[in-house]
Amino acid sequence: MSSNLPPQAKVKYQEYLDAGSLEERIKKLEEFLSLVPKHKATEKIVALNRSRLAKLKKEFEKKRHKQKSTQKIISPFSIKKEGIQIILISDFHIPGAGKTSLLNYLTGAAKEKIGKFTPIPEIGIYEYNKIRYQIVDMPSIMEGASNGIGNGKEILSQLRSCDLICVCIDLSRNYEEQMNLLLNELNNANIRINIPPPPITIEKTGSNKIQVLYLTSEAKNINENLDELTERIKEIVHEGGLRNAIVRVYGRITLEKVVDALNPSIVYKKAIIIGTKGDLAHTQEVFENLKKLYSETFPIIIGTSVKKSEFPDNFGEILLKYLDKIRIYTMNSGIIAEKPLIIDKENATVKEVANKIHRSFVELFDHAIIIREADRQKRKKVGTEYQLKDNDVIELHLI
Ligand SMILES: Nc1nc2c(ncn2[C@@H]2O[C@H](COP(=O)(O)OP(=O)(O)O)[C@@H](O)[C@H]2O)c(=O)[nH]1
Ligand SMILES: [Mg+2]
Repeated sequence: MSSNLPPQAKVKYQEYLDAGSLEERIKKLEEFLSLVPKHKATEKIVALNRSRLAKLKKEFEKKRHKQKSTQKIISPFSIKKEGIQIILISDFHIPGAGKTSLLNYLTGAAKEKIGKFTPIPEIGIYEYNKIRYQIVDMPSIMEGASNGIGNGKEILSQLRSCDLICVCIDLSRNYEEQMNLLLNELNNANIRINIPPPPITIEKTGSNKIQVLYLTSEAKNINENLDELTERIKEIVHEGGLRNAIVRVYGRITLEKVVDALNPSIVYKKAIIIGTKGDLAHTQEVFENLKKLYSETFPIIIGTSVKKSEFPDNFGEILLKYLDKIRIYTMNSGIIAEKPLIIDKENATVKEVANKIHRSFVELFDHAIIIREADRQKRKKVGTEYQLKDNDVIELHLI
């Protein structure tokens, strides 16, 4: 054990080594980590033990899962996705942050539930220019939710599959307390917010120990001291339970990211902040401070008041852009469909649209006609790989 550690941490570490049950070991290791000051000299110890902790938790979840699978119940928390799913969350407080009020403002649903405790999710559809957003008003997240407090496991697990998390912050209360609690619970539940997945893959192999490859010039140039980094990565991967593996690095990484990459239960989600109750005293100033503090992690922070009907008219547009999605209108015999198809901008090709309409359309495809109002040449004949843009009209011609 390193001499850089405070004595209480060393004591905790010994307790961890002595602990009998899996639960006890997890608890002691968590306590140990919370006692280690975070700086350069302790970075290695922290990363190693976080990796250890993740492995122990995985074992624990497996054990729990085995016990649970014998008693299957349908959870009222499990929500069937419809359209683009947006989940509203807030901390637990009386009065609430205003989630149900927002749900009602956007969708008309759950009016009678405003100001009341809502123990299970409330759902409504917010339609914006024929784009359907499913708005889910989740029960509040309590401190310790990630450990199961207040149905926390059920609530947090729903967030893993949504399209966007909407963090509702009551501007008439201390915003930092609310943000810290929520971000902490999300992080503990292995939900990472507004960051891309780490540029690293770890592939289990049959032999050859652990190899680390830096595959882009970026990975080679920006990561400091490659030999040292390679050794640390090997230790972490080994500690995570792999004896033989190929680690591929594509960009800048930290040891923390290596630990994340080893953990398959981590998901990466987009989130925005909605400040609520902007009509109450001093909330304007609070909102400005909230923006200052979080705008680096949250590109979209909106101040609102449902009491004064202050809410962006183009909310649906803001969401679509932020989620990197575009709308495509199909045309059949010269008639343009009212409802757009929503697809990811990243792979918005003609083929993707054809596939969405019917799988056989790709095989039967001959050509497509694209109508793009913004272009000088409005009408174009194109093939399957053609890149589409927001608001394109497409007519598929089959063989
Ligand atoms: N002044 C003001 N009060 C609000 C606003 N939005 C919600 N509230 C009130 O805050 C309380 C909690 O609202 P609710 O939507 O039930 O919060 P939830 O617990 O997060 O679902 C209720 O009394 C609402 O009337 C707002 O924009 N302005
Ligand atoms: Mg509510």
